[in-house]
Amino acid sequence: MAGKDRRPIAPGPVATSEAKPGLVISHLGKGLAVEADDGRILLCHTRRRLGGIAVGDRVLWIPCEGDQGRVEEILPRRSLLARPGYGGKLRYVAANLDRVYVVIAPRPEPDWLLVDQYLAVCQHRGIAAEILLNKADLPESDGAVQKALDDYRHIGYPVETVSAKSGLGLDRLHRQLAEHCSMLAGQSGVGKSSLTNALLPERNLRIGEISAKSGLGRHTTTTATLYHVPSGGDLIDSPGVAVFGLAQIDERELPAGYREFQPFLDRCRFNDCRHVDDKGCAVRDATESGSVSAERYRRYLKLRERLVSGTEPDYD
Ligand SMILES: Nc1nc2c(ncn2[C@@H]2O[C@H](COP(=O)(O)OP(=O)(O)O)[C@@H](O)[C@H]2O)c(=O)[nH]1
Ligand SMILES: [Mg+2]
Ligand SMILES: [Zn+2]
Repeated sequence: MAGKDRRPIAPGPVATSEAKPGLVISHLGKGLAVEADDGRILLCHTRRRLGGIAVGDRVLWIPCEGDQGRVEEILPRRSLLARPGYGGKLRYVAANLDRVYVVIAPRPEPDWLLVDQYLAVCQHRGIAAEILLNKADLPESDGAVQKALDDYRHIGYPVETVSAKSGLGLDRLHRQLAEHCSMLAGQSGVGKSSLTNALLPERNLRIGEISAKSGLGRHTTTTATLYHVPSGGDLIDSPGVAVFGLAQIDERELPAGYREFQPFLDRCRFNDCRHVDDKGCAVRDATESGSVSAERYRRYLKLRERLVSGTEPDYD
């Protein structure tokens, strides 16, 4: 092979350029923070042909000058979440996620449309989802929010109660995080940062370490960062609410993101049924007979409208 013929005979850079596995833990101003297998963090550049790289990506990298490296290959992903970026371009947010915790609280009042959007995207990307009701120490957490949550329990979503303040439910959460890669998502004010701090007592140390080792000055907390949970598992902390939007779904794919619609989808009279006001729509019939939650269906219509008109709100 031609490539083989060109190899230098003497041991030179090639001998040290064996690609090594690494894990992308954050985006930095000038490159990626990649954690090598020995725990070392280095600044890596990337090749344009590789396309977007997300936090959580497993990569192969080769050493370059200084303490830096270059990403040569992205290893196959289990999952990928993206968000709409500037100029309509997709921006990758997190790769290889196993589970998203959709965090809500009795205060601020839950934005159920946002909850449904997260759940639909997870369903679509094959990522497990669980609802975490935080601030269980507040008396309102036994009120109306519980009734609304019944819709989700009924269709098989796990709903767990926690309190970042009192520590309730955090042991269970720690156990569940082990050996998985997870992320917290939810509207502003529900307690994502408080939960993250409770789960990752050494988070600030880690941020300092990333800044120092990458030689780029302060690592900002405004970009997604992957942390190892001391008791096992990884947590991707992604600031901002629009961590994953509907960018990866179009209106024809949205119904499949509603898991309770699935038994009805191929019973509609027309196979291009939009499940809106179409004749013989089995999803609507199921809503009218009470098999599908009227609230969830109403929000489906709203989310669909957003997709069709391209008016996804800018949450950030
Ligand atoms: N009562 C109570 N307040 C909490 C709890 N978790 C967070 N908070 C408060 O809720 C507010 C928003 O929390 P924060 O973690 O910043 O939410 P984020 O916007 O989702 O990151 C802060 O004032 C927190 O002190 C909790 O479990 N119980
Ligand atoms: Mg926060
Ligand atoms: Zn239909």
